[in-house]
Amino acid sequence: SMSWNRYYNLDNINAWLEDLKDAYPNIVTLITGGQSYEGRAIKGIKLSHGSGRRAIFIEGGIHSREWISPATVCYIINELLTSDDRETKAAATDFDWYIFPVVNPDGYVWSHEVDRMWRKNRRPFGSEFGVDLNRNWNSNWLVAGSTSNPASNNFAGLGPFSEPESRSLSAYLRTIGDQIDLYLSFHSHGHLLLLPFGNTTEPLANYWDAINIGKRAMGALSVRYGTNYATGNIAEAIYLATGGSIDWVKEHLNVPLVYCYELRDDGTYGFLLPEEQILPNNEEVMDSLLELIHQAKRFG
Ligand code: 0X9
Ligand code: ZN
Repeated sequence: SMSWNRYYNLDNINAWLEDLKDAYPNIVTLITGGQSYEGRAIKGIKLSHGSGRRAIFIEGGIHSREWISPATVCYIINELLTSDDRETKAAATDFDWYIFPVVNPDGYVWSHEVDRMWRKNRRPFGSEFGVDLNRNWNSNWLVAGSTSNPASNNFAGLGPFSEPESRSLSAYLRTIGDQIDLYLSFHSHGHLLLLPFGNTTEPLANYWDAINIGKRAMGALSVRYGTNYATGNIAEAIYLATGGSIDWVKEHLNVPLVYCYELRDDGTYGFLLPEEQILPNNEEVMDSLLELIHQAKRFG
């Protein structure tokens, strides 16, 4: 089992997912979102208490140095399987859950073994390495906040879905897209809840519903430890950035509620969030997730 006072590497996380399948064989199925550039499986877990349910999809670790993201996603899995809380149990049983803690496994291994601040995948381009997998999705690709320079941390790749990680995960998503009521992407850092789109501050799609629901959820997040998250679309709350996963999910799968969390902290420690903060971060996010689910039920 996992404790919530340390960060785990890719092997630890994948072994834990296997353990869960053995411990909860009637609920847990192991799923794969394809393979990385270096050939690692993108491992995930499906939790289901029966057929015909609407779905919630969660993706973590698309930026490898944001270690609190996989830690949060693993905590959510653990809560859904083990919590005695009535609301959490209802959330677990009322939806099918598709959860991928580390969708950039090559980068995550690199950030643990070689360069703690590694963000991208590990495809080589001459002497440079890596595509920003949150610029490579086929939604306004290379339009803003991205570059065609492989040396940049915002390198969008040679074309939309040029990378196996984003291409195969999107292919998986297409197979279940019409079931999904809520899609979450976990990043750090900044205390933000972001919604599409990253190319414009225009209130597109169901902007006002998404904003109001997001603000309610961030109210729930703040109760336990007083952490204040701002809610806004990507372009208004952080910066212009296109080719990200949530924009593609919103544009191509029409999922009603789609958010990107920028988790702890506010910049004091940045990506190097101290291990003492893992548990409080995870708890407050779980509080907000239950509020999001409560609201998502209106759309199902
Ligand atoms: O730049 C990013 O990809 C995200 N910030 S981070 O510091 N974690 O790198 C913001 C992502 C906004 N979402 C989309 N552009 N879809
Ligand atoms: Zn990120």
